[in-house]
Amino acid sequence: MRKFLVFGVVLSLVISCTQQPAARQDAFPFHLPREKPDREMSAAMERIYTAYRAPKPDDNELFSQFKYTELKGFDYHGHDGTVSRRDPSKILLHGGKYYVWYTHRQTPTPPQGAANANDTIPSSDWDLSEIWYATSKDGFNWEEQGVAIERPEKPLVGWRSVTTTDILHWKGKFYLYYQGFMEASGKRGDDCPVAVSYADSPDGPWTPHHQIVIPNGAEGAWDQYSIHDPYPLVHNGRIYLYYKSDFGEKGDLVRMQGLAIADDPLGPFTKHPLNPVITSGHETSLFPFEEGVAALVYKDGPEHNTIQYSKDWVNFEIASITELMPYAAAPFVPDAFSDTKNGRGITWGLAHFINLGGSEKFHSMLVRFDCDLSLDLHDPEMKRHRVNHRPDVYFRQGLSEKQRLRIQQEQTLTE
Ligand code: AAL
Repeated sequence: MRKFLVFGVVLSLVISCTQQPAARQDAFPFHLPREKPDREMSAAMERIYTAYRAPKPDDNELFSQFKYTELKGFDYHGHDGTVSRRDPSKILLHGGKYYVWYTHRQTPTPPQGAANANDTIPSSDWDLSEIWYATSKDGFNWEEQGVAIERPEKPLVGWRSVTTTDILHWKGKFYLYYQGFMEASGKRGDDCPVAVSYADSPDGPWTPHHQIVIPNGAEGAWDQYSIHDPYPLVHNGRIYLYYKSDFGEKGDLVRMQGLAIADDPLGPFTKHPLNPVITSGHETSLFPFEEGVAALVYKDGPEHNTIQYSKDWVNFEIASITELMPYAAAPFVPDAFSDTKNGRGITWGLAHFINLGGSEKFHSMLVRFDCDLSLDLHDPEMKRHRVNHRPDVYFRQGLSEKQRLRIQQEQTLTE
């Protein structure tokens, strides 16, 4: 008996020693150290000193809240669903004016789905669309200038719809990359390649290249059907064009971001062998930051609602977690095309609100967002890490009838 007792005491001592840190240390200090303290820490504590630029969001240059402002200058036909504007391009500053290009749909009816679509009835919010543009002196009040890229004749790339454009300013010329639909979106899926047009002025006229510049991937490849959201930047004297693809089966789509690189705006573009390079996001927006590039990653995927950073423009890490991020964010990126080695970041841009008018009058509208993701701005209001919503925002995320029934069956106490 005595032997068992001694053994039990020795065993509990050994267990307690193995669970305690090797060296006893003082409690974690009352004031959060700015620099990584020399002490043993948990994985979570290690992370705030190794994964992020600062242990507190307030001090993290790659953390920001986002503020939204309604734009003036765009007519939405009383929001009846026949006019839609969405998926804006990065903002370009040229000749003392801000420029933006975007998907413009003007159809006799709101979208009716692929089965009911025809030559005039759109399948989706971005079907039967053109690329239009607008200019502004302040980023809040805009003057719509009209069409920039029309739909070409069938069977040229984009004959069904040209949408979701972005701008590149390269060696004095201007290039608009855009999705070129050859069938109504939703027929098989949201399938399209990317095309490009070019001009000597942001006001056009735009000459279509009439060739696919970013092709769909090979059969069985992740990006075999959709090449979305083309987003060109200039890095190391080359064009780094990021894009999104939807893959997997309808209803269970995965959305990730790829990278294609070219020496010439008209291609050929080489897709990076490590694609996909960002595992989440939807219309992902990026901007040069210090020597690397930062990305606004929202909407889809395991790392949605994050701001990410890549020193080598290929391998991305989470730099911060945030909320209420701008969808289809199209920032004003002053150094997007300057091949900078010291990117300064962003403070504003345009984005879109979709799902306006419900399924009967579905359309989208452009909005402005402001933030502080800039090395040259310090706006403490943008660094508050809590968006306080009013109760109605929560109540609008109500239970479905199916959920309510399940909960009642599971949780209603019987006498
Ligand atoms: C957008 C973008 C692309 C898709 C559709 C219109 O948010 O991802 O442009 O094709 O949705």
